[in-house]
Amino acid sequence: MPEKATVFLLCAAVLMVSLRLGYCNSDRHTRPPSKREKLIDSPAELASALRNISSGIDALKKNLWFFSKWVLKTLRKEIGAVKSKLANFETTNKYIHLITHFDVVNGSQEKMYFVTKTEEPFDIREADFFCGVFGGYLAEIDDAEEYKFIVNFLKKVDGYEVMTGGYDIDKERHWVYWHSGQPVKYSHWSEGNPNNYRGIEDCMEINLHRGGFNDLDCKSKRKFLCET
Ligand SMILES: [Ca+2]
Ligand SMILES: [Ca+2]
Repeated sequence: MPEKATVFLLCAAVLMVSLRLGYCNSDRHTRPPSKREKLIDSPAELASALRNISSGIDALKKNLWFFSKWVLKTLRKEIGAVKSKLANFETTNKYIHLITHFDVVNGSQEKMYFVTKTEEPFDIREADFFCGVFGGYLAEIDDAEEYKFIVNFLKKVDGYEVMTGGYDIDKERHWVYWHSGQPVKYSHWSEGNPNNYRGIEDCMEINLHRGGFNDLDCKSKRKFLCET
């Protein structure tokens, strides 16, 4: 016991001397390090922080990749929808000016006929679409009575050369109506027609100058007749 007390006292004395002489700088270990010192003096911590940042960046990259893919997919979908709407709008808009420029007459059996006022390069598909906007279709002349009624109407509205829905595009001399697909049963061909002149006359007009139906190039500039 006395020996232990002696050793303790000796150690205490050595510690005190050491502190006085500055061998043990306890202040250095107890004072909180500045941030600068901490970064400089903690390479392990710094490495750990860098690893965290690195994995954070990787995660961000991954999320951005998914996000950008999602954004692109959504944008493409939206652009597709807008393009589709624009195409429909352009098709409709092409004939918008005609809406206020056609003549209308009420026919028998609650039918209505209307003819465009300006001559445009004909397109049978678009023309039928235009008629459809007003609940109709390219004219299909079923009998002599209907033809007579239409001729009287056309004479009143300066419709002397007017396209109908008749065509023989699919099979020469096999005349059918575009909208219904039904064959042209009633015909009132003008003299010498249909003659398929130059081999390109596949659409049917009512030509009052010629006195009846005439086949002509489907791209000809003509007014066209709709019925409902
Ligand atoms: Ca023809
Ligand atoms: Ca002809």
